[in-house]
Amino acid sequence: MTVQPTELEAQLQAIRLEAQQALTKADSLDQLEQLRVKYLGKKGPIPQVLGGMGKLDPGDRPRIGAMANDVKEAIQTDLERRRTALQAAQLQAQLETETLDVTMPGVYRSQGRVHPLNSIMDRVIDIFVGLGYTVAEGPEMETDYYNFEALNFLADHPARDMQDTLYLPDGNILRTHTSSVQIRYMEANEPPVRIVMPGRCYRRDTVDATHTAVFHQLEFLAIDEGLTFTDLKGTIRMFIEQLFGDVPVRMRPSYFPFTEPSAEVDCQWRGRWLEVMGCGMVDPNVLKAVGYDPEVYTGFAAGMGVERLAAILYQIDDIRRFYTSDLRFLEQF
Ligand code: 2U9
Repeated sequence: MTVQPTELEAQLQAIRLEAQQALTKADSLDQLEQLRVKYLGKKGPIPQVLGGMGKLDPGDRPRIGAMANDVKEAIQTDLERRRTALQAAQLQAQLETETLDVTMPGVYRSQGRVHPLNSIMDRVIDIFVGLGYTVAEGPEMETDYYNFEALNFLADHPARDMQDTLYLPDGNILRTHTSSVQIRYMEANEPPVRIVMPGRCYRRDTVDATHTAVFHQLEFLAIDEGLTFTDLKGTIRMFIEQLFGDVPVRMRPSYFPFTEPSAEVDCQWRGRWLEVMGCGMVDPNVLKAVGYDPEVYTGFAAGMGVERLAAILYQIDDIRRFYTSDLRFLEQF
């Protein structure tokens, strides 16, 4: 049985019309996709119509084939047009619901700040870096050797007492100064040395307005051939001038196990003499402990308490305030 070409033509026209109507009614991109599969998919009506071509007179086949292609393209065009329209509508709806009211008050986020102790340490480090020093750091848990012995503390020195130092159950200690870092650095490096050490230190102490069990130190150390006490004085003068400005500076004799001679440094600040650091020429015993020849090398060192410097510079009468995390206090800096 043969099929009349007009019959297939009518079927194709009907498909075209039905698809056109369905596409106009589609009101979501999901629906549109379902219609694409329905009308243009492999199992759709057009391949089905083309399946009937075998029964056509061969002379009619090209015309029906071409018509099927036209119908396919027409449906494709309708589909794209509808897709563009739906996407535009979707965007419009989104723009209408997601409007931004620029007159609304903003969300307030308080701004973070550098802690005053860190800010002092940064300032001191900057000054020494400017003088050619580099920053050295080391462990907070130390051995008796690095914290005391290599620094020329005698076995019965009172600082070694359980009353003053925090001992750990394994016999190690929490470092009482950053000087241990300098020993480690010198063991690992040959002179010349120019280092500055900022760091947290610990002591077994009753906490009051001028003492805390955790505190911060800054030390500097220079080792070279021919360094003298005048180099130390010049370095300190320069440092104090940069931190405090052009203030009077004086030195008083003092004693530390690791320096000889030793001195305390005071500067006049708001009309009063204030002690700002201790210093001295590195004791030959300390140089020997790290394998430096004290006949060839000399050096100087100094140490200061960061809390004390901050208290002076910011006029704080109780250093415990630096540790209470009270924003009313910290926000002032
Ligand atoms: C080595 C050799 C010498 C570092 C020094 C001081 C004097 C000093 C105190 C200041 C206030 C500690 O925080 S504080 O209580 N420090 O007076 N520190 S000389 O001398 C050294 C360090 C390391 C190898």
